[in-house]
Amino acid sequence: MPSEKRVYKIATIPGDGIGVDITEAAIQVLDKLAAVDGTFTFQWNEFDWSSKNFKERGWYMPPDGMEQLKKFNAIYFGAVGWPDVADHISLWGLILPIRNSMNQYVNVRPTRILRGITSPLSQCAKQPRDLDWVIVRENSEGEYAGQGGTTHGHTPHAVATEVSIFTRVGIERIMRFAFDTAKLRPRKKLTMVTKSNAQRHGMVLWDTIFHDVAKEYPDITWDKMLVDAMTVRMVNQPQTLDTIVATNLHADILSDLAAALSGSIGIAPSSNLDPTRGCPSMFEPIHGSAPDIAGKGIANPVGAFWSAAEMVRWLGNGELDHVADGLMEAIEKVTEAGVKTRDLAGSSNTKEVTEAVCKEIEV
Ligand code: GGG
Repeated sequence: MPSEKRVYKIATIPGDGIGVDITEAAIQVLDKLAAVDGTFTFQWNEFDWSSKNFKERGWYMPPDGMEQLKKFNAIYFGAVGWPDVADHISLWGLILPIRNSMNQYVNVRPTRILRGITSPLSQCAKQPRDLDWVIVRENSEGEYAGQGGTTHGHTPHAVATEVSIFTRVGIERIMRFAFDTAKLRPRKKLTMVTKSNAQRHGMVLWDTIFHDVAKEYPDITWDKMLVDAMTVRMVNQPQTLDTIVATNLHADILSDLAAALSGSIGIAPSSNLDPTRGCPSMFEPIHGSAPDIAGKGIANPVGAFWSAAEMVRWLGNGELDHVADGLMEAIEKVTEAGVKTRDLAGSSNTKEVTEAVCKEIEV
């Protein structure tokens, strides 16, 4: 008797712009992966929570949206943002409430230079291929806490405050996750990033708690950087970095830089994790909706595929790592063969890259 296939129920939220193109591509690749592996399958449920629908209905997700999402094993997200909706409305309408409500307090953003991709670092670094980092982004507080307000908005005396919130619980749990991540990496090295010279409250608490938690991990080499100096080190000495932990805002910015240094923002993945596994985690490429190329079929699907590989890794909880690794290998065979989109100086479109990756999965 053949054993029953595991069924993973996935909520997809393609969102806006190229989010739609790359989500479709990711589903195609994941279905191929499941068919070839044969031990599991995906059940997809699409949610049309987008800026277009917000304009028509006045909401991104319905009042019971979070309850609906909780029924799934994972969420696959495309992109959010569209020119006729203010960016803070779209971000706070969809992606940030999901991260907050689903206890996704960790955002993991790995970066390395995939085979066949030329990094801009080849112009300036001595060892351009030696860029292999995992950025651990605190995903629930800090500058994204949503605290603050405005007053006298329509007068010359307008005032706005943006309050960063940092808590011991929030900092400790992200530090532990970052040290645990570093422990599994070959270099066993963690760099903690703050701006604790200028931000003398929250960032100093980050420093203090970092030192406390570091004592529990004597086998990890660690150092600390101010975020401005970190940008210089990422460009000039990429080989000296490995695992990086930073606040919500700092890591958001640093991971865009990391993606650009590895070739394109179009290849970079992210995992919004609830490490307790009490809620579904969410996987999304780090890029936005790119309205300028939306619907043209030329978006780079590699970041979406890499995010899909991370979703498989998470769902398998150790048992599907070989499948995720297989997908990464298929992606790299395709980039190595020169099947790349325009952002990577190639001439292929989304469909061609997707079909090439599917073909490699079958090999
Ligand atoms: N695919 C991710 C996406 O749509 N990102 C839009 C964005 O601006 N995200 C900000 C963030 O990740 O905090």
